[in-house]
Amino acid sequence: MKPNNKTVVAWVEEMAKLCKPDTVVWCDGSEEEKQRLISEALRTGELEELDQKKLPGCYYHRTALNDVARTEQLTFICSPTAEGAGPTNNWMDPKEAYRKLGAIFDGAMKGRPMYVVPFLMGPPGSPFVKVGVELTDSRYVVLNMRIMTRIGDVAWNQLGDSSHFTRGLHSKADLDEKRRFICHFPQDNTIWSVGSGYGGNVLLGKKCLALRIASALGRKEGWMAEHMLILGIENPKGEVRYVTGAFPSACGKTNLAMMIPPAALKGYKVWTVGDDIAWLRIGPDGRLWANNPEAGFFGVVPGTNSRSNPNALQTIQRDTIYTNVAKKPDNTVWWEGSDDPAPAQATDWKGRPWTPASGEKAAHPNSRFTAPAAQCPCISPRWEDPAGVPIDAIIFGGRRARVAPLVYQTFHWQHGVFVGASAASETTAAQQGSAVGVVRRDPMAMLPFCGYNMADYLAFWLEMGKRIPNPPKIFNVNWFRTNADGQFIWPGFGDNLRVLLWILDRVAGQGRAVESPIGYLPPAEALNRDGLPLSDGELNSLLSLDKTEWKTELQGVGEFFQKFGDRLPKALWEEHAAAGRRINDWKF
Ligand code: OXD
Ligand code: MN
Repeated sequence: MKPNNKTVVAWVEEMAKLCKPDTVVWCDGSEEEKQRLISEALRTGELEELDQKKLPGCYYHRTALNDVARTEQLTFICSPTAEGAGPTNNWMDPKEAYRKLGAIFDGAMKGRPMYVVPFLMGPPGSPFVKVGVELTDSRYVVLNMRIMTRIGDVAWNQLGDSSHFTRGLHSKADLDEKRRFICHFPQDNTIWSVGSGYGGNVLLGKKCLALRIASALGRKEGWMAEHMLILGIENPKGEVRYVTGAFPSACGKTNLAMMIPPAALKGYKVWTVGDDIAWLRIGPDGRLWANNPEAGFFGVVPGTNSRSNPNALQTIQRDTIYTNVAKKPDNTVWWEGSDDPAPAQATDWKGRPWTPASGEKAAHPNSRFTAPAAQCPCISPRWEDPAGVPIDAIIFGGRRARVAPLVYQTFHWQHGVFVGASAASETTAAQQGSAVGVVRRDPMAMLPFCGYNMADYLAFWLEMGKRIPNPPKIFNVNWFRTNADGQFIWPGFGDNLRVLLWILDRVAGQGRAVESPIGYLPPAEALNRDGLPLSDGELNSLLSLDKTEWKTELQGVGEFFQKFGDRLPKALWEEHAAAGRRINDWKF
């Protein structure tokens, strides 16, 4: 329904004048609207119907072949000055960006309707909540947005006659990579995305609003927008404690957020609050509280199976949109790393006949599911709590074959910020345009998602540490250390709970630890090893440090920090120097 809000109406008219759609459709988020959009999308080929008995409410979508992942090289922060965006973001002058993209948007929606999608990030009425409006010519986007966010009148009601909403404009245009741009204008609370149909580029509530725009807004307003999962760990006494974790893309955040405890750890339960994004605020009790602004999961499908993530598997059995997986002849879906063996025949993500002998992957490595969070069997009863959940620990991590031990606790907040700022991971298929397997520094897993100069972002982290009377403790984990044969040493998945339990013990002032130059490490006996198929030697190697590797690591961190020049907070250089001294003095 068209709202009474004059700012919204005027802006929609202006954008419609530019994009020249055939009609303007005001979305209300109703079930009838969903059914109508699905029928239309089936007619246009935007969606294909999957077997409605086996996968009720599930549909299939294939993107263009050149449009299968976030395009970081085409993503820009258009702050008034280049320094505002900083050395780790692409920057475009805002005037130039509006002109350049405006020319592409001009008439881009001819022959298509323009949908007006009002959406909420966060539960209605919560102090965390923000309103966005996305204008798009893609039914796939509307159908995904209604899973990933709360759309419709609930958003207009929250907005009232305020002009504080994020203005999102999206058009597929002609899907030409040369005319594809994802531009953010933090000073105007605006996002323009053109030439793509891939989720991470076009579901504007997600990375664009909830991270890039929100990180800039949060800095002004005194809260944090982070690329973090949020989970609750319930102990056998029924007490639940919450942690957040920042891991670069494709480090298994969704799996960790939905993990099932190993059989030997009886009476424990893990509750999912969010799998990708956390908004964090200081609560009235002086602790840090977290909320998941999203309402659904946009997860990587390949590798999802009953060992890696049984809860996700159950979540995606109904009302799910599958993008770029393989289709089986019985009109169900398949992917590499699924429980089922490869089908003798399938249609691959490119729409071509496929057999196991094809020599290519049937599902794109970055193929995705979009599914409502409420369908997840382990969704936390508090996931929509307007107050959020109180956070005891923040965990940083990355995919490192060597160097980083299984887990360590940082000495204090400032040291924790240094460790988060030094985080690194090996790149994966989630980033289009970068080679797979290269180590890249990724502070707080925010490298591609920070809406302003990352040096200022790190300064803001340090400042928040001073402002939070009772801050969470900060830890670092690495599930991905490998042995001489290149195999993972740590079993991962549900066994990661053993590490989380040590973390919670430490937060509670229990949990034994030994001091090392990089932080507090658990002695092997401090981890719960009941039923753990791991030898003493393996565990020791997971917890060991190598002096030469750590010297090289610190050198790499120093080189990365230098990118920021004088703008990098001095406190981080101090932490860097102190870590260097401790490593030099350490006899290991
Ligand atoms: C994601 C990502 O899609 O981080 O969540 O790339
Ligand atoms: Mn992510």
